Amino acid sequence: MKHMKIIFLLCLFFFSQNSFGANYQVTMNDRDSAGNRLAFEKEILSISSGDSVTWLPVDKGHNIEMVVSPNNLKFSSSAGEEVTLKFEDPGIYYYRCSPHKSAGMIGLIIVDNNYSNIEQIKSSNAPGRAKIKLNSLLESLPK
Ligand SMILES: [Cu+2]
Repeated sequence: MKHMKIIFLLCLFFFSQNSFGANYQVTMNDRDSAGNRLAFEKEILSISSGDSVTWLPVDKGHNIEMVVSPNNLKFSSSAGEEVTLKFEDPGIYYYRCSPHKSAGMIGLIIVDNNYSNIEQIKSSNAPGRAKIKLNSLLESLPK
């Protein structure tokens, strides 16, 4: 009986860890693989609800700060920190690197191909080159 309980707990642990969602990785770079300065790679990532994304600090001095999201997520990581977020709500998540936002270091996570909050993102705060980059990322989305 004691063993049954342990097996049950192990199953619970296994399923809670592994059964839902894939994990994707985005790198934070001084230069991405195409030579672009101060860029996330990939800048646009399409995932499904329940998936998670890990941002890897390939170069130091970058973070992620959520700007617009379907669930008004308030999140900001520390510079140089590896961070993982799980995405449950469909929609577009627009984030940036706080120190390099004016340089256009931004990214989009699209959950379940849901564009329902795209107008909110179009009209959101994007200083300097972020506005240019944001417009070009939104333009490049599959229609
Ligand atoms: Cu940065």
